[in-house]
Amino acid sequence: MLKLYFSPGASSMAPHIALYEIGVPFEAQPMSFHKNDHRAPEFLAINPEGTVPTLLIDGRALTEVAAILYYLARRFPEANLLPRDEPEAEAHAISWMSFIASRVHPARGRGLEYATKIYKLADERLGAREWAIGRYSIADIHLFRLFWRFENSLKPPPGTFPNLSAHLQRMMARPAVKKTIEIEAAVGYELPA
Ligand SMILES: N[C@@H](CCC(=O)N[C@@H](CS)C(=O)NCC(=O)O)C(=O)O
Repeated sequence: MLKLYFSPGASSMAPHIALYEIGVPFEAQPMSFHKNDHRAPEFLAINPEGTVPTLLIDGRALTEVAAILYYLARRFPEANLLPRDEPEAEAHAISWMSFIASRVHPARGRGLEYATKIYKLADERLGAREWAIGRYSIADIHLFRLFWRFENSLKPPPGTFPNLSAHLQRMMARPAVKKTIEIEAAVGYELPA
C-alpha cells in the first residue's frame, strides 16, 4: 500500500501528480503547515526531517521528490514516465532532476533576482522542446511543480521564461495535473512565503 504525505502546492505536488498519471490506488494524507503537522512527533518518527513529500511503501518511508518519482516510474513502468533500456535517455531525466533539486528548488528562497538567473538557465536548457528529455517523463513533473510555485509566488514579469511558460501550459492541460490541483486546492493552500 502507498501512502503520500502531502501539503497542497508544496514539493509533494510532484509525486501527487505522478500517482494520478499512473492511476494506482493510494492513501493521501494532508499535512497542515498552520497546524505544525510537519513537527508532530508521529510524523518525525516517520521522517525526521519533517518534510513532504514522504511516501510510505507498505509502511517504509521514502523521501525526496526525485527518489519518489524515480521509484513510482520504475515500479509502474506501464505509465511510461521514464525511458526503459535506454541508459542515456534515463540519465538525462536524472540529470534534469538533479539540476532541479540542487539549483532550481533552492533558488526561489533567494529572491526574484537570483531565482530569475536560475530559471533562465532552466528555460535555456528546455529550449523549444515539448518535454524536458524529448518525451514526457518524471523530469517534466518535477520541473513543472517548481515553475508553477515560482510563477504563483514571486510573479516574474510575463514573457521572461517563454519555454518554461509553454511547458507549464502543456502540463496544465494534463488530466493528472488538473486533478491534483483540484484536490489540493480543495484541501486548501497554506504555503509558506
Ligand atoms: N529536498 C526535498 C525538499 C522537500 C521540502 O523542502 N519540502 C518542504 C515543502 S516544499 C517541507 O516539507 N517543508 C516543511 C519544513 O521544512 O518544515 C525534496 O526534494 O523532497
